[in-house]
Amino acid sequence: MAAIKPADLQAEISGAVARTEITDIHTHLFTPQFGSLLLWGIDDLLTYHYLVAETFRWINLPYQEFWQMPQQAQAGLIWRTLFVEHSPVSEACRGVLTVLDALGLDVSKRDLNSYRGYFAECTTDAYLDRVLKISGVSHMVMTNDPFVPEEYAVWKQGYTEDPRFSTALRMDTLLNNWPGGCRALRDWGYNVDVDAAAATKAEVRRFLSDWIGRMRPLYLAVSLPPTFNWPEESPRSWLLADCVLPVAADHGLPLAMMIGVKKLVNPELRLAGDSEAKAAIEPVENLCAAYPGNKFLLTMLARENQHEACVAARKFRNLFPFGCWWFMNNPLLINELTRMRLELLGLSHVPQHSDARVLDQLIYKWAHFRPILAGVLTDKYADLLRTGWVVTREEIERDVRGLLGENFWAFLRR
Ligand code: HDL
Ligand code: ZN
Repeated sequence: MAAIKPADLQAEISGAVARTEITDIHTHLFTPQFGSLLLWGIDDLLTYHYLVAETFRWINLPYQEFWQMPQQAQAGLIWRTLFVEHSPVSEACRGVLTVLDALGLDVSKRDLNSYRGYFAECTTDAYLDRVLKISGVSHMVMTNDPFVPEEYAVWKQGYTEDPRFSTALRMDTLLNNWPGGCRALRDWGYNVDVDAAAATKAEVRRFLSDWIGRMRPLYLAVSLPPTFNWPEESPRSWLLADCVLPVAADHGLPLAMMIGVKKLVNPELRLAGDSEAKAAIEPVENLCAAYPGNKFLLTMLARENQHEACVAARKFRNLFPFGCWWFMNNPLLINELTRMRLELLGLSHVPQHSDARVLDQLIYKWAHFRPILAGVLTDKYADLLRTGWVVTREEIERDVRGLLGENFWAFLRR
């Protein structure tokens, strides 16, 4: 195992990052069996809610008029506004161009209809294969929410596993809207009431066990508001304590907490209407301390939460930070957070997930992340070599494999 020379470090690290397969631990993608829930192609790309929000900053069109437009007309308006009338410098705009370029389409032509022609020739299965090959993603985790009727229907029909995909059981309705969750569980035959009676808690545990059995998730997940607290006098607090965490522990499943979403500050924007705010780290610390036998994945939405989240992870080995989530997923903040985590946690985390909602986005979300990761790692290993430390290609490949997914799998196995 030859030691790498300082002059070769950058190339060695970039090479390892480029060729290492990725496990994408949080996406909103679906296997083709889920039909129209799997979004892909130029019109789904352009009508991604990040670009919808950015388009409305330039136009006075009433929101409702936009929502009543056919998708291709929406995409055409977004294309004209963000790509033709103004240079597409935002991360989400640049991402569309990265995808088109990676597919071999001529971005300089700016010919939306010719791009549409390319996608019209694709089948879902063939395009899925192509995107996975280009992006380097070998495995991805879906976001599976039984409270979404279209998704519930697929699970009730019977799901055929696709080895490239894993599941995650999403519980936002159950935990953040208990009255609604309670109604749905009753409709599904679980004998629950809104109060915190023992019988209700047992039925919620049965609901969770039933869906864990059906979905076989890698983890349970919930997005939480900036006001999230635990413990507190609320349905969410007893649902976590007496239902979710005991069942998660029984099945050895982590709970992924995604904290800081301020839902629908502008409801007219629909999916694009959510914002963020700084949350408290105390509920995370309280849960990790109170449930040492449970495992927690954590990603936070506010930049201001990232340092204390890293420090909390230093205190609790059952807390696993991941990703540069949503409004954190921009080069400036990815660079800052990845350095912060490496400096405070070393390699014991997973620095990125794509959060892809449209299949094509796997290409750009990872193509944009790789050079940032390579740059940060090059600095860190160069610091080591300056002390006289030596590092080999095998060790760099080992470390990069961990950051791009192996550390997640190892945390699941622990
Ligand atoms: O709650 C989540 O998982 C978020 O990722 C939301 O889906 C959000 O709308 C999103 O797509 N962010 O990238
Ligand atoms: Zn997400």
